[in-house]
Amino acid sequence: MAAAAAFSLREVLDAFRGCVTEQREVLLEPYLSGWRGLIRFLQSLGTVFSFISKDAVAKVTLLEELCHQHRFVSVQRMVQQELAAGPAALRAQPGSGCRTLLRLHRALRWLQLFLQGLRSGDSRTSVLCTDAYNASLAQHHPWLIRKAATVAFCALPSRDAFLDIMNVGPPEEAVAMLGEAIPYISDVYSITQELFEKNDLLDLP
Ligand code: 1PW
Repeated sequence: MAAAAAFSLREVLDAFRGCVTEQREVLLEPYLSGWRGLIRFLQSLGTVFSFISKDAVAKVTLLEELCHQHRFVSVQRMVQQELAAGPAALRAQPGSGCRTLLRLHRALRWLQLFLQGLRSGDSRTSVLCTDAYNASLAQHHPWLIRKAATVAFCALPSRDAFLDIMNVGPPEEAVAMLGEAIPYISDVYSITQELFEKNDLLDLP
């Protein structure tokens, strides 16, 4: 019975796999559903991660509402629609889809680096997670958040426990699944990065 609510890396993989269309557009529905899966995972890591998962929940919820309200189907369409009133108007909008997605996008890079580290076989999960964070999100966070994040990472379970929480079978299978999932996540990341770069949106306040 508990299995219905349990996290499985499989659902995250399926969601990110379904994100990119033939035209290389990133579909928001599977993107956000992939994030919902990741959030369940974060929540299963315990209360030290709750400040991290709360922020992710707030951002995913806001984007879901915007998608519903404005019928944004893809990240490309959202950028196009929000930019229609001009870059200055978008920059002045604190609750825009673009600035909200940019935060999740940066966090996705963290996830990608962390999963790559896990796959590499290094058993020091806290170190892997901290390195991934320092190479990605940390530069966008103020000191207090960096400190709190680093403290939370110390509470990460061991590599074996981690692979177990992924819920895809024995460790070898979990590692194989990571190998399968990482290219999809990387692809979504690169397309979004290129789009934001082209539209000069990588530093939206
Ligand atoms: C173990 C694998 C974890 C992967 C999931 C990554 C979730 C990333 C969420 C990080 C959030 C840290 C705490 C909140 C920080 C916000 O200030 C910050 N949000 C993000 C996502 O960077 C910036 O958001 P803001 O204040 O500009 O709305």
